[in-house]
Amino acid sequence: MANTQPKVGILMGSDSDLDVMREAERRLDFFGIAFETRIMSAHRTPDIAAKYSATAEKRGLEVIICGAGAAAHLAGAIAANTTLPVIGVPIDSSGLKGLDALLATVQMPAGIPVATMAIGKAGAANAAIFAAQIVGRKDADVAAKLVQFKKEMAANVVERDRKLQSERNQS
Ligand code: RP5
Repeated sequence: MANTQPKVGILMGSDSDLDVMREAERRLDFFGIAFETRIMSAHRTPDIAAKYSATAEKRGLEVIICGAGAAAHLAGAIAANTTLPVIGVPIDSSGLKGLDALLATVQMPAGIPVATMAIGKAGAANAAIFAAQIVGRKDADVAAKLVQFKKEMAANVVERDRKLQSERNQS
């Protein structure tokens, strides 16, 4: 959402993560939540990552989503410098298919929590929905969209079941 104060920061370690993290952008668009997307790395640009997280709250952000693959330290490094909620998305970009990133993201030491989602696109989608659930505590429009979202998801499953039953009953 252009020209609007971002409430969510979407960070990723490399532009090679963009295909997965677009899923988070798409979901935040659906909920009408303004976001900014940045590429920065805990390892390759540690100073930029530290400055971003240290200034995030003052700049109006409410949640930060971090996607990273391999030895994925971005979410933890961001969480080290802010009290904002940080959501981690392990990316399946390495030979270990994201298991390395999952363990690196989820196994934070006590004191520095990172809310870790599933590996890949499902995780990126859930990161955005989880961010909406946080933003929705103070934003009634987002809260209403979350209720609607769950109703539509349930209706979609019921419809798929109805189709399956009708196909099976015909054969
Ligand atoms: C991580 O290393 C990034 O998050 C990415 O998933 C992975 C590979 O990065 P590139 O070598 O493709 O830039 O830091």
